[in-house]
Amino acid sequence: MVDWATPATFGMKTYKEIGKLLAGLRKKIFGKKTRIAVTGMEGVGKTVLLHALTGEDRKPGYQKPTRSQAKETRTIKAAGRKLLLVAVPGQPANPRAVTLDELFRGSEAVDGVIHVVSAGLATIREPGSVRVLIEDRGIDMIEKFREYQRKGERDDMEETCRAIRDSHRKHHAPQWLLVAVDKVDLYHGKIADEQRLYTPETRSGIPKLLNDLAKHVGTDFFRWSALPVCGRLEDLEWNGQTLHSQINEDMRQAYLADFLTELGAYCQ
Ligand SMILES: Nc1nc2c(ncn2[C@@H]2O[C@H](COP(=O)(O)OP(=O)(O)OP(=O)(O)O)[C@@H](O)[C@H]2O)c(=O)[nH]1
Ligand SMILES: [Mg+2]
Repeated sequence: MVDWATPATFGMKTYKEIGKLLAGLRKKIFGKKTRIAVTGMEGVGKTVLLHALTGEDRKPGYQKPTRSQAKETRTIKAAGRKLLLVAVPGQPANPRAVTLDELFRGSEAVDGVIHVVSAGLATIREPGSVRVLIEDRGIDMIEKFREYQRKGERDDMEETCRAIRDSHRKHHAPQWLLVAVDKVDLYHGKIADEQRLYTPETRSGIPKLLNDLAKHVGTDFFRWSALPVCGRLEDLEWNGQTLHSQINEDMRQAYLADFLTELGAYCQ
């Protein structure tokens, strides 16, 4: 039976400790979840990354996802906080437009954004699209494929930047963006080159878009950084050429842990 006269924690803890306990409980019960949009173009690895962050990819019988047709929502914990991640489908169709509007032009702003890119290694799933690119547009080598996909990633980043500007006009949020440079298992051998492409001092490509955005909304109200990550170990094949996965499972887990740590720091 609960003793009404003497609270259970009384005498067990100091006044200061009880204060802390209360603050923690209040946060637990009433604390608002941090809402995070997960953006990025088709095939960069958003859904797989969500599955890796929640650990559902380690359940028996797990199958990798097909193209997302609707928004996907997951809750994870980082730095003791609950984070609600909402992934926007990459396919340029109605569900993508609706989800972008909901997250960036709706009544409730997101707190932050994880923008996923994959160093020009976004998967194209439809055999018809693969054929057109190889046969009609001459994108027959992996290097040409990466160049083509990098341009797509840049255009997609521009769209996310526009959405963030719209959101800032209304809410002064989101105040941070973490670029997840996904599929590090496929570019690990040339990681220094990739890192250079995403450093804030780089005056072109994605850093330029993000620095311009920060200037526009005010550098006090917007921070960004980029980190490599890996949702899944898998070779990539293009027109008979194979790019091999170059890291092991321990390394993949370590990349995920670093990513979660950075995410947690943004959410403090
Ligand atoms: N090598 C490697 N492949 C990955 C990684 N993450 C995802 N992939 C591959 O990329 C494909 C696309 O990943 P998804 O997570 O479905 O991509 P998405 O961004 O959700 O794509 P949409 O749902 O179309 O917007 C997967 O089927 C995997 O084959 C990774 O870290 N490394
Ligand atoms: Mg998806």
